[in-house]
Amino acid sequence: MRTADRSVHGGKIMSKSDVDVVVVGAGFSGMYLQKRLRDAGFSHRVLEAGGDVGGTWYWNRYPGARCDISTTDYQYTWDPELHEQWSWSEKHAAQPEILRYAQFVAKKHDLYSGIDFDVRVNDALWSDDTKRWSIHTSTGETIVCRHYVMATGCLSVPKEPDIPGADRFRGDVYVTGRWPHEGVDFSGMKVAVIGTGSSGIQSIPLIADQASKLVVYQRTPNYSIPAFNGPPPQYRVDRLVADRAAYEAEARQSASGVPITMPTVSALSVPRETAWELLETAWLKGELLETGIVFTDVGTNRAANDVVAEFMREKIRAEVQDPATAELLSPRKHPYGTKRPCMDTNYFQTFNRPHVRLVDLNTSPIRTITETGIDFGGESHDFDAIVYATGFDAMTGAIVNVDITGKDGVTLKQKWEHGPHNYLGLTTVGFPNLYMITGPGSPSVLSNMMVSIEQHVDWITDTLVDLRDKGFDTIEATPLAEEAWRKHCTDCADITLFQETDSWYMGANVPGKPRVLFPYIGGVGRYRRICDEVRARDYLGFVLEGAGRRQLNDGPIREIQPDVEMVLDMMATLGLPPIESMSPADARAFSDASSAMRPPGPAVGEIIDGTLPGPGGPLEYRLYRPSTTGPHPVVVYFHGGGWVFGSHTSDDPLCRALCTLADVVIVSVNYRHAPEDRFPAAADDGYAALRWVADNAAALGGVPDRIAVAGWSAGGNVAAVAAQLARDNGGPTLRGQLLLTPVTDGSRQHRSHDENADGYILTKALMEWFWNHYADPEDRSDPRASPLLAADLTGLPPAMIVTAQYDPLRDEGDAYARALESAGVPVQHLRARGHIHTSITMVDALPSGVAPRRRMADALRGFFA
Ligand code: N01
Repeated sequence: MRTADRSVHGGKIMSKSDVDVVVVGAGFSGMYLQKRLRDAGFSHRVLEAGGDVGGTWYWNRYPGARCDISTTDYQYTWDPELHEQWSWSEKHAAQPEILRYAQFVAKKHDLYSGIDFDVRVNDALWSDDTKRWSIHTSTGETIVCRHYVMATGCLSVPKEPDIPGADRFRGDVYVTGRWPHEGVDFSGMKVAVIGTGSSGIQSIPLIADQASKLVVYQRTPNYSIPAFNGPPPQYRVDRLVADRAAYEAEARQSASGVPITMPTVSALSVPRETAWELLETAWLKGELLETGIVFTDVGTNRAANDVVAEFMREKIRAEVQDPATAELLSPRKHPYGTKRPCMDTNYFQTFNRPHVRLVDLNTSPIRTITETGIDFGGESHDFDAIVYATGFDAMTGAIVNVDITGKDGVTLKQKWEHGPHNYLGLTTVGFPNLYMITGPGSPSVLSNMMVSIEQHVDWITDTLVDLRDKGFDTIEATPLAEEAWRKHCTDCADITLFQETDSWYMGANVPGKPRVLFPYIGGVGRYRRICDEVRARDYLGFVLEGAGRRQLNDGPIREIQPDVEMVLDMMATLGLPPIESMSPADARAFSDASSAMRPPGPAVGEIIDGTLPGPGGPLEYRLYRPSTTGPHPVVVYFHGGGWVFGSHTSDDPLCRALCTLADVVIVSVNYRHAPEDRFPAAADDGYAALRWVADNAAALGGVPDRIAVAGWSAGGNVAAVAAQLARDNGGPTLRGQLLLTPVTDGSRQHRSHDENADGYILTKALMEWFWNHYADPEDRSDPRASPLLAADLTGLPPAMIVTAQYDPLRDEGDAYARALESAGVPVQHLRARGHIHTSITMVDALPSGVAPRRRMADALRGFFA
């Protein structure tokens, strides 16, 4: 289909070879973008390699190809009329119906007239002189454009068959992602299928219906949920009918682009029968996302994930008659969800059919493909046809397949050699005015693509309108913003199990691809809010240029750890009263109630509660002993709580974690609290407890000369003071001091007190409330209240100091680390990026705290080494 050489846009005559925007791809992204660009008055060209619209649904015509997101959700929302004019026949629409839908939309909105079909882009070159892209196509045309959008899809470049002898086979060869349009009749044929991802799992039952013999070659078994296909789910239809706008808004703010009830319970906190009941209910819904979100921790905790994985394996054993085949089909190595789970119709049952055989390539590898068949595991089988369901060069394949050269002659392939570095998954430094739709670094394949596509198209079009309105010609991400985005994506990935698995999400299916989590795992809603914030903050992280003007608004968009942000968001919705508005008694009750709700932390060998003599009376303590053979080094630990609340048991999960990770005895001490016992009661108790533990170390199962102190927050203050008092009062000799976000200076303001004054749980106002209860202003310069102010810091034990980026106390902790270092004390200083005052103590609740806690435990081990 050809279009005229010149067209009229907003009264301006445009040459077809010099346009505002070139879009590559006429799938659902390119189609909607075309509509938006036309409505906004941008001249544009849409170039499509295929012969029709539909993208992935144009190419993937293999038998059984269906969408695994319900049709209630996998459809455009931008044209409300479509909901009246189009109705879906099934919950999981088949490829022909989805393609018809794309064609229907294209006709309705006259999109065909603006698309050049059967045209590939060979290369694209940026000119810094003209500030334009030159696009060269397979038809020999050169198109110059200001903006260039890759709407090329994430799973559009099939992986080359990488099996020895693949080119020798003389029978029929099919690739699921490039299926013949006329279809294939396998009746009476001997067929091999290689690959058991979604494409294999969907096509195998239907190929088995026709073939006289089917051998399935499996390298990795996959989790698959029955689709229970039928009419669209009534409960979703009802919600759409009741309030479509609310439903769509919820989808846009959701984790995966589909309204879904998020879990509140850990898989490890319920008995097996309850877990099975909950999973069964989700399973019966036949919706891809449901089974993975029954529990809060399936994506982050391997033991929790195993609960779901075992449920899935039990389902396979129930369907497959031969136990050995059932076991081969049961995934054991990768956690559930770290490869895309599949949806099937009769997949596992297909292996009960007498003419179907499963070959495990791990025990029977393919030696070679021959002219007539496949040699594997000492056998040789002839086939009439081989079907490759071996997947795609996902997410970046289609983008770097086009030779894209940006500034300074650097190609995108070169830039992405070590990973697809980008900003927001939309743009990349060095390639001005280049945009990707659902590219790496965006939720993309981890979401309902329709929601993600619409969000990207809207963001790009709105940005182009802004640039035009403000007279800017170019937009380019800054290196700082791009690097911060990479870190944020990594922070999100690091708290999940994805990196344990060799998947196409990790680029691991294509030799030579960098191993990173390609999609953004932080969630659709969070991602949308970030993209919106970038625009609202006047293109934070971008440089905009044009008409002699330059706007540079540099900075990172998100530095806080993603799980910490989730906790803060959740707490914000609770509307809790500020602690500083409470009486000490109420604050203590509140603190106790909060502690009761948290995960318990790891099991330790033994816990003993006791008392020790203190200057004002007996002090309670709790001793944590590892399960390993003692005696162990001993750490005297002081809890947090601003000297006002908390106890020897209030940091229980953290004490357990340090005990097991560092293999030490922890003695957690309950020092006296303010306002009943003000300064210096806590300091006196801390030192007295330290002396007593040192004197009784052997009786406690510890090694007498291997003693250290540790503490968090006000407890970090008590620990630091105890270390100073031990130095000044004849012992004990300490091996180290571990101070987690400690209070070190109550005498004056530090910058972080204001910078992080509010919004990060410990507030500036609460810290003042603590100080007011604990010490009079004139006492706060006493080194027993403010250890940073000690006249002499020499001779103190080696220190590990952990400070958190979003903590009002950050700068005083940093200052103490620097001061100790200046005094010649060996210091390890961990600046916990993206953390808040409390987050590292939240054991088993915040996965991002795992790494800092390991570092703390390593430091303890190091003290005693
Ligand atoms: O590809 P895959 P796919 N020798 O990469 C195996 C979407 N999609 O086309 O896992 C032997 O998942 C490979 O083995 P291993 C969906 O997002 C959606 O099936 O690498 N085997 C694997 O078993 C999906 O995830 C829908 O060890 C080889 C298989 O081939 C994505 O597309 C439908 C091999 C490839 O699985 C990709 O799915 C279809 C070799 N040399 C697809 N190389 C729906 O919406 C690879 N394999 C329903």
